[in-house]
Amino acid sequence: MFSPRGSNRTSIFHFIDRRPELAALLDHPGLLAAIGNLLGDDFNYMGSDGNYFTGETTWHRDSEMPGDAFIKMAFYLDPVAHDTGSLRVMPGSHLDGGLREWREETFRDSDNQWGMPQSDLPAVALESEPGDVLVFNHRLMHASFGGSKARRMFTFNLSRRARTRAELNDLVCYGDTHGCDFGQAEPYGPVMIETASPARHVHLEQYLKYWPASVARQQARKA
Ligand SMILES: O=C(O)CCC(=O)C(=O)O
Repeated sequence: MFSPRGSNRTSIFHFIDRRPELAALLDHPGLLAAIGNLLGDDFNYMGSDGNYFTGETTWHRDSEMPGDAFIKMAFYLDPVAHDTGSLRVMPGSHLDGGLREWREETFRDSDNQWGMPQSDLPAVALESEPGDVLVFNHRLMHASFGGSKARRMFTFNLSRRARTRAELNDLVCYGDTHGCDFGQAEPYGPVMIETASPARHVHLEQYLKYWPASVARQQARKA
């Protein structure tokens, strides 16, 4: 478990990988259809986290991976609305222009930049009820404000299967900065792999194959 710096959030990594029933979400026909429509049927599962929030989450991106190759799927386990901790997003902030102009550091300086706190910046609230599923591009600016002291949510990250050298490099970088950097020794928890059918294995094999390259990249970076 860990609490990321600057946020009131406790996270458990490999969250859906810990129980066969949760790992089976990767076999769910509805989820497979939704993800497949966005990333292709041979998408990669890139890990999961379970979160317990006790405050706000300021504006940020999950990664700056190119184009539409990386997405997050989020499941809020409590009803959440605009002022009670729903995800807020800034439409268009994931596009190349938005990425250049809307920097996280500018948002952190919101009072000086725009004369208002981060919580007052115009945004779209993705209000949700338990059972809803939110999907968004990793590059999309997102935040939440006004949540209760016990907000539960889990997510998983997904990517388009890498086919070019540049895409493989992105996959390896992601494993380094979002896997190894978060203290993960392996890309998946054992239950995820042990209970995987051949069909699920399609979504695990590429990240597994390139994980040693992510570890090597991190060692070289930190040497
Ligand atoms: O619900 C929240 O507070 C924000 C969640 C979030 O930023 C994330 O999962 O990336």
